[in-house]
Amino acid sequence: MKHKVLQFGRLTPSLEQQLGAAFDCRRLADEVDPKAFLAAHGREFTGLATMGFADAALIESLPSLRVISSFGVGVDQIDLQAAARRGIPVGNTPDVLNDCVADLTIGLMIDVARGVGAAERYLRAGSWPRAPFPLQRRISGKRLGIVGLGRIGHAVARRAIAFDMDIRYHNRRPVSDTSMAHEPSLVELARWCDFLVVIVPGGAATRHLIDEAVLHALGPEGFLVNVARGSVVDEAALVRALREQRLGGAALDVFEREPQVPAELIAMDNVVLVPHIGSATVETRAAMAQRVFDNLSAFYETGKVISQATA
Ligand code: A2R
Repeated sequence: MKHKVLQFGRLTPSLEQQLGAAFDCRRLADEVDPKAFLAAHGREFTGLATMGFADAALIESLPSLRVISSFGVGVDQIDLQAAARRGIPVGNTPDVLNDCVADLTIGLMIDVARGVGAAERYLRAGSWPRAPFPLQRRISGKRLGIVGLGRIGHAVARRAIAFDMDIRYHNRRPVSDTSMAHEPSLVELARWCDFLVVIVPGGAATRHLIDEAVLHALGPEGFLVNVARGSVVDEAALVRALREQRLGGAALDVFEREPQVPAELIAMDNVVLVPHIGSATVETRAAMAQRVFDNLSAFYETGKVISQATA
């Protein structure tokens, strides 16, 4: 008998196929009345494959649930406490996306400082024959502050070293195996650096970590790059700082109310905006999909997922 797995949200087509072949898999999205379906069939499922979401209500509606496997490294939309209370491990997909998120981070830094997107818009608008594009800012040799020197943060740092950047970081605890300087005060890090890259987990503990005070410290010559979660930055404060030219620029892969992006940000030329594409390459999404599958299979074979998310 195949294990019964509920799928929440759409996964990649090949992963859905793989799950369908190995497990007795049902997609909640296919049900006309998902609530009624869960009430009638919820107790049949021992596994949950999810696109990153599992709140307490969903977990409670699956009384026989033994394992959750989530697509992505961030688990801020999963109620880890509710899962832990029932001894349910939550699998996620760390490490396999480090390189792609870090590559994009460097791309965003270059774009916001050098104005790659803005210069392209300038050329396409036919403005070049009238005047050269205005001078921008360099990134080589500048100061980089990393908020969250974890798996992805380290990958960003390795790349930034190749740009001769001077790097410091802010975590709650200093990292033991690095020569990079730990800055216990986030505001001081923002004051010191030219570029502030944010790559901490989302959730209540980091909500609006990047607030008015941090943006003020970063200042009119400073650039903010957020590749973490939209919730980590106080978006209203960011819009105000940019509007009043109290911040040099921002490059954002994530937003507070995705897929909504404030119209004011869209109108600004010193802001780079991309639609949450940090891990969005064919290669990395395939590796993430494989991990979602492997976490489930490993659990059913050994009682343990390969990569377990912790709070
Ligand atoms: O604070 P520590 O010592 O636990 O270091 C972690 C840091 N961090 C924080 N730093 C400052 N204030 C906080 N409240 C805070 N909370 C966590 O963020 C650690 O160095 C880093 C996270 O690293 P990892 O757990 O290795 O996560 P990874 O794989 O780099 O991904 C980061 C996030 C995901 O959760 C997604 O939301 C996004 O990137 O894609």
